[in-house]
Order: sequence, then C-alpha cells, then structure tokens
Amino acid sequence: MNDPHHPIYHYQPGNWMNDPKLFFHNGEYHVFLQHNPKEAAWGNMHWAHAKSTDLVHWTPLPIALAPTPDSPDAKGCWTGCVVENDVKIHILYTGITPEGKQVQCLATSDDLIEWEKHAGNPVVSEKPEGFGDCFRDPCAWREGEEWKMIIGSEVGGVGGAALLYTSPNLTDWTFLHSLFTGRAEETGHDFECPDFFPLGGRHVLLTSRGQTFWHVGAYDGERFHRERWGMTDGGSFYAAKTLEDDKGRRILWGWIQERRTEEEQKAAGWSGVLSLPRVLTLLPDGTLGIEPVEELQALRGRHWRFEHLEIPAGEESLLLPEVEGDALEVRVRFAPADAKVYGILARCSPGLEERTEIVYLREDERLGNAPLALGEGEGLDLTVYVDRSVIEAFANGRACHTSRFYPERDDSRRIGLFARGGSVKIETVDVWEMKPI
Ligand code: DQQ
Repeated sequence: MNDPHHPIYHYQPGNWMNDPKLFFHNGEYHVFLQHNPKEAAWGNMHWAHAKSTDLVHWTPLPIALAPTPDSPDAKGCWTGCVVENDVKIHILYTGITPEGKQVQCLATSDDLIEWEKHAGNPVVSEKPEGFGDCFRDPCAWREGEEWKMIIGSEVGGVGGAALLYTSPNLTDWTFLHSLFTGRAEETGHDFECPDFFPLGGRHVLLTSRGQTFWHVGAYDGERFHRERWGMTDGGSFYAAKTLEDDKGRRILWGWIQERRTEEEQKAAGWSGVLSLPRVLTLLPDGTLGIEPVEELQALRGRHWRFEHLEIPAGEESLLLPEVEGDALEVRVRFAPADAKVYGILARCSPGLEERTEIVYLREDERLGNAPLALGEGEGLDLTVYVDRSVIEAFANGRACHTSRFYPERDDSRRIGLFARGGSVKIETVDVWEMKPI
C-alpha cells in the first residue's frame, strides 16, 4: 500500500502473475493465476489461488500447483482450466517437461486446496502432426456423456488453431481435428489460452495472441463456424478467460500487463494485475457486449457530480474542481461531438504537466486501440476505473481499453476532460472515490 503504483482495489498476489483461470464453485468465485512466488519476473510457473464471494474482495489461498522435479511439469505448470465431474474437481494444464516440451497434465482435488497430480501424467504427450510449436493451455467442457477439450496451437503460415479432443474420462484423450483455424493477419499466428462457451444462443471462442480476441459463431458439435470477431480490449489486457456463475452470467477476467522495464518490475516486487470482472453478453448485432460487473459499486465512497459542461473549440481541457484521488471511478456522458479527439484525463498534476489520456478517436472510430463505431446521434458513455497505475476504460457497453500510467509526481491526482479539433458537450460527470480491498 506504500508503493504509489500498486493498485488498492485490484487483486495482485505478490511477485509475478499472469494468465487467470476461473472456476465457480458453491457460490464462490475462484481465480487461479500463473505465478512465480520467488520474484516479480516471468518463470518458475506455479498456480496461485484466491477466492471471492462478492467479486470485489479476494482471499488468498495456498498455491495449488507447483512444478515437481524430474516430472512432466518439472519446468513449469502453465495455463489450463478447472472442471468438475461427478466425483472430483480437476485441473487440466500444460506441463513443461525437463526437456522443455509442452505436454498436457491432470491434477485432482476434493476441496480445491489439496491437489494431487495424476500418476499417469502426461495425459496428452504428443502434438498431432501438421501443427506448429504452440501446444498448450487446455480448455475442457462436458458435452453429454463425453468430455471435449481444445488445446491452443497453430497452422504454420495460416494462423492459430484450436485442436479439438474427446475423452470419456478426462485421462484418455483422442484428437479429432481443429475446431477452428484463424488467419494470422486477423488474430495472430497462434492461439494461446483458448476459452469456449455458449452465450445467448451462439458460441464464443476466445483466443490470445497480442490481444485477446473474441469470435462469435455457431458450434455444430464438431466445428466452430465463425460469424463475427473482435477485440476484448485494445490495451494492456491479455490471456483473458471466463466462468459462468449461479446467476447465469458469463464473466471475463484478464491479465493486466505492466508497461515498465523488467528491472523496475523486479525492484517493485510485484508484476501483473488481475483485471476487474467484466460481464459478457451477446448484442443484437451478433457482436460481444462487455461491461464491468455491478458488484463494483460496493467500492464507491465519496461522490462528486457535474452537469452540462462544455469544452468549446480551441480550448483543450478542463480540470474538474475539487475532484482528487488515485483510486476513482469516473463516469462521463459525452453528447455526440464534433471534436476529432476527446476523452478523460487521469492522474493529472494541477498544472497538467503530468497526465494520461483516455481517448476516443472519432474519425478512426476507436477507444484507444479498441474499435468503437458510434451510431448516428449516439453519444459516448465512458467509464474509467483509475487505480493508481492501472486504468481500465469501458465505453458504450461494447469497447474496452486498459492502460498503465506510473506518475512521477505525488500531486498527479486530478481528473480532467479534453477535446481537440472541435468542441464537445458533456451531459453528466460522476466521480466516486474507491475503497481499498
Ligand atoms: N502464458 C503461459 C502459457 C500461455 C501464456 C505461460 C500466455 O501457458 O500460453 O505462463 O500468456
């Protein structure tokens, strides 16, 4: 809490974290993370574990998986998934063998705390012919009497592939074919951390390379036929995966990456942050809706409100009077604007020497790097969660851009609005102080 860049209402397990894997069980949300318990640097992969009952506060739990010397996961327990059959709870994950090969392993538990690795590991030892180096991050689900699983891979020169397997029992797996093969120029040369689930009458495939992409389409039990695709987030947000809770909500979390040097990360003693939970919905046009969960409102404290503000053409910015803080929720409704570029300024010093922009680019139709086309007469409804060095932005229920900013001044605590290349009218501004978790 004394580190001015360390978030206060985002979860971070200490040292290194990446890729979340989610599991909902008996009313509790469980998150497992790729984790290096020794230092704030990638490597030595363990599975950290924490749980929450309210989607806001997290209780750290003992490490779930650690590499076992001279075993198929001697060099790391990489990403995978958590599933439950009628008897036990299972983790399927990628083990890195002493030779550095990627194989798929199984571990089992009764209580999610004590995990026993399967004596016959690995359960999948060989990559099928014809696919590239990537062979990792299993994602399994039950389908009638059988289990299905996809493993992230690639077809050289073509794009990412989600290799489909079937099993009667989670230990004996048969390769079928690629569930879906992407195009490198759209969604990257391979698929890391695939996730696959039904949503609103369609199926959604998530794949990661560069960013986490969503693909919406039809699943016929053998192949996925993609209809629409896009980005879950345009910024520092990766390896995102989901769970379904007892309210039937499909909730997404990602790994918020750092944007400072490896030396700075190690010196800080922590690296990587768990994103805020985001609810996914299928929108009427067949694309994906993404919004922060409403439970986050429990963190709101002191409130400021402003109405009918304007930034006229030629004037660049305005600082909100009185508003101050390094952990805030900022909600701004912009009327349809003629400014070319406009948005919110966060972590501003009083004279604006230091600040970061959360920007909507009207002509490019982007929120930061995330595509966002506004309809005729549609304003911009922008919500920004500022949590010290973490900035998560959500717009119009369908675009997200997460960024990092590490202020050097301790008075960079103000919030502003800005516009360039024209004017913008602001209908309402709400700002809340956010409480620590
Ligand atoms: N991170 C894991 C891999 C995965 C990658 C290793 C994605 O399993 O493909 O830490 O960030």
